[in-house]
Amino acid sequence: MSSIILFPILAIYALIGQSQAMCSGEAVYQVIFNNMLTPQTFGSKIPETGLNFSPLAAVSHSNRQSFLTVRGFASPQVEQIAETGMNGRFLALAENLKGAEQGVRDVAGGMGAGPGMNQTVELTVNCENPFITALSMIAPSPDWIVQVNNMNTLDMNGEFRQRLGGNLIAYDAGTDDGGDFTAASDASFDMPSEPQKNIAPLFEDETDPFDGRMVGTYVFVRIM
Ligand SMILES: [Ca+2]
Ligand SMILES: [Ca+2]
Repeated sequence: MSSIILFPILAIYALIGQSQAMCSGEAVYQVIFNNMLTPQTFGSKIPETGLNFSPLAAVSHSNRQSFLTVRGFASPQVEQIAETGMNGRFLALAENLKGAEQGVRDVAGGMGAGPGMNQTVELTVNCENPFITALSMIAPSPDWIVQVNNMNTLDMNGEFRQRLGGNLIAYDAGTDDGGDFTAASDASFDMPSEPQKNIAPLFEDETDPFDGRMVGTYVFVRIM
């Protein structure tokens, strides 16, 4: 790797290390995903009843752990969420890592969110584990998700931010080549991607029914 590329990467790591060094204590966040996949917004591009966000899988963690990487392969835990909306494998892995103190501080599962609705989980972060990763399936869909990964709750001064937020777009988890809104329970519609593809924004696929538009929003609100 050339030094031109290496230098900014090292600088970013140095900054993260610096803000963690100045940090003290812990904080609690509400992690809110708002589902905008209503027929009012997307019309006949989506089923007339709208689309759901499956129960969130959310984790606070250190930079030693990464649960989801865009341009990387979905783990079996992420694949289960993307294909079925069930987050049991993801939450079990995260709980195991938490119990073993392997770079996980907190784990939370959500209740799911219908079209136009929110779902909220609470996550504790601390100085060693200031990153939040959270994801949910767009359901029904072949393997489409909304996600935030490795979001740093610390600012440059080592203070926990009061609020973070942004837009959610659809990502293709790269495990199923289907393009229709078919129920996850009917595996006969599955078209497994062989070989597995990288997780990527769905707008890179010309058949994206959302036309690259935002499908929701996320907000982290510090409550303690
Ligand atoms: Ca599928
Ligand atoms: Ca796919």
